[in-house]
Amino acid sequence: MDAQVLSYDDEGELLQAWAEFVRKVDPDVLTGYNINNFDLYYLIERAKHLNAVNFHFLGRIKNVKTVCRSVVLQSKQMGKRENKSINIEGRVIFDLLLVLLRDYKLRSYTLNAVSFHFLGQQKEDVHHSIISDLQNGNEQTRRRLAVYCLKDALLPLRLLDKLMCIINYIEMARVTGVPLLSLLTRGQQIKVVSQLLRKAKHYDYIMPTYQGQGSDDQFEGATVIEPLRGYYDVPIATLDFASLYPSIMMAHNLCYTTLLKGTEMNSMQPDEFIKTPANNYFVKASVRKGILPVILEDLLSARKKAKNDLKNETDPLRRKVLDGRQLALKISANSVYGFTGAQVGKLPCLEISQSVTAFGRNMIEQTKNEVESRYKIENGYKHDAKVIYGDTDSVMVRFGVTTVADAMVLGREAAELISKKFVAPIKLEFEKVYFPYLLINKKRYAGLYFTKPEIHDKMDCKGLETVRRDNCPLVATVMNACLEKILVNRDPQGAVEFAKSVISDLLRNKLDISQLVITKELTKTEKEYASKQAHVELANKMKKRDAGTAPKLGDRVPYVIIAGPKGTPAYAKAEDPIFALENSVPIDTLYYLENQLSKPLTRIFEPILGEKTESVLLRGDHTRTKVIVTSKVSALSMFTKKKSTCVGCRTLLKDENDALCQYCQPKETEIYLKEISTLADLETKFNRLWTQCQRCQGSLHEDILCTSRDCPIFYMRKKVIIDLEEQDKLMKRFN
Ligand code: TTP
Ligand code: MN
Ligand code: MN
Repeated sequence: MDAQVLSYDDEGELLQAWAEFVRKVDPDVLTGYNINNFDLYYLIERAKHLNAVNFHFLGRIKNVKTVCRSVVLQSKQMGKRENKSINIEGRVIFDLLLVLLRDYKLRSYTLNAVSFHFLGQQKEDVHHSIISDLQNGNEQTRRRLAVYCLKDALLPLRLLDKLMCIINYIEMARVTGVPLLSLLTRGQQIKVVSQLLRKAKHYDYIMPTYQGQGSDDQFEGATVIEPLRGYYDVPIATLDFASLYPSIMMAHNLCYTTLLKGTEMNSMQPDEFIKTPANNYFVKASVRKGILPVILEDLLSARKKAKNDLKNETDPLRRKVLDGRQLALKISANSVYGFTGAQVGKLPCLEISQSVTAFGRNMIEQTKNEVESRYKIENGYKHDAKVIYGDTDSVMVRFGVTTVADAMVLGREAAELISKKFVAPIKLEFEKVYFPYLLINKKRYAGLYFTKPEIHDKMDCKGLETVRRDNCPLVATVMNACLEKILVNRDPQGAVEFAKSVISDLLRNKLDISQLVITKELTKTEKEYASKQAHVELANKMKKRDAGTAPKLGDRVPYVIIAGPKGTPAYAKAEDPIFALENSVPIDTLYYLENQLSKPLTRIFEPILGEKTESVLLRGDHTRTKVIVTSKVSALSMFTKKKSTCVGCRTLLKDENDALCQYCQPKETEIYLKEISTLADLETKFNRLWTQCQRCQGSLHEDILCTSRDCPIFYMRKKVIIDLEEQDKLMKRFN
């Protein structure tokens, strides 16, 4: 990496020079990872402390000082979070962490984990506790620290580039008129307000200030068609309305400015207004066009453009990003409807929102009826079609055909025919074919997703524990593997066998500990949590062991559940995975079966195995061979010294320094050679993991400092080191 090194004897001078550098470069955008709540805040406070007076003028307006305030932000999407508000006039602080928290659902948000996820690159994860040592060490350790920091600055740039964050946010800012920074820190409502104000100005309206009273009036939502649960080994076509709620508002001209109140419609011609299924009245566009429909046209045409770009893009990651853009525009369009229904919002209008959902409910009913009454044997088709499920604006149809291609032909035809029954721009689209399709329940299903007949696009899972972050990785791994066997290999029986083998491995303690690590963020102090929680209890326990390395507020706490006396609540059985490894503390494997694996697994196998699911999966022979670690033994074994056993036959030895009992003595050479080869295997494994970590940190000549607890390799490395030490001790007993 190229870098220019400037050094200063005085820290205050250093900071002032840095500020001068910022002014000279004069950037529009300042970016980095967590710079808003950490780096910039820290620099500002530090400069204040050191009295580095010139530091604080970072913006483009002369003599305006940059200061830092704490603000608490709350939105539906993000929940409550504390943020720093920092003014740097004329520049945008574009913090990549805030972007990722907003736009991507990830297991971990450390820069390390994120870089690995999107770039396939990592940096070593240097724990902040050793940074002072590196700085205070010598030239070499400082160089080490600098290289680490450089990478810290480079990775966010690469990510911004690859994920097209700036492009996407500027696009959103342009379409909605909301400044970049507000897009990062505020919710959905501000986008609608901003667009309303912009259009109101254009059409010469004034937007009323409304003091939200927050009434309890609820309006009826969308329809979910009762699912015909099961495993479908035939193609299922999905028809879905394009931008349903926005298109309803456009088709029927629903807006604040078109709503007729009281008896207003009595003085009007019948062809000048409509009555909605929720019994509200709106004038037609021929009389006066509403401004909400205009706003929606803008949003949807931007979405259409993004969807078109998506069609022409071949690079998989860029496709994902473009898909993200069209999705963001879709959500913005749908939040216009949400805005009219938000009782504590800036301008609720129940007449609009309840009319939208009422139209929607009628439309989904009508669609189901149209499909089932047209596609019938008596109308000349080969089969009777059946709508097996539907939600809000989609229907899943079994046309009875056996190939994806045939299902697509019928799906396209049906979408086109049924679209004609509705007012433009309402449009029913053929979306995809699922084949096979596993329908578990309302909002829970999985299927192989086809948009072209030749090959599936992806495996699609809704409402299943394939990505959920609050489980241990084992759950997602097993679920994904099972679904893959069910859907891709179309081998449900193979999936059952696989699930059973994992359960058996789990109970026999054969799984890698990294698969069992659960991680939760420590967001509150102990007193603020209403009930006892595993990660909080563990954080306390670790503080007592070593306050320096224990997790702090805001850290993610990784833990495993260890075996304990019967009746011990789970929160009291949380243990630091490293401590568990180093002290061979037994895992509570039953906890993992009962509290992590069993529910999600039972759910996906129920449509296949029916009533006997639980007995097959959770009570078969494969669950008999448990490694029983009774609590007493395990608790004691942590403190008493292990007695030596014979390496050959495991009988207790009189002299713990011996290797073999008298019966195994004659076979000494043979046994010794076997143990030597075990040692060699462990060494190979260790070397492989070590090189992997060196490659990840980008240098083959230095020690591994990385302690990333998001990385499975970290735990494997730890484990193999312990195994090596054990094996080494054992070898010594052979003299
Ligand atoms: P979808 O079919 O998911 O969305 P859509 O019809 O707007 O867009 P697409 O062209 O991709 O099908 O959902 C149907 C309706 O449900 C949508 O029009 C409005 C409502 N909805 C929301 O209110 N908020 C949301 O976040 C989503 C996804 C949907
Ligand atoms: Mn839709
Ligand atoms: Mn839909």
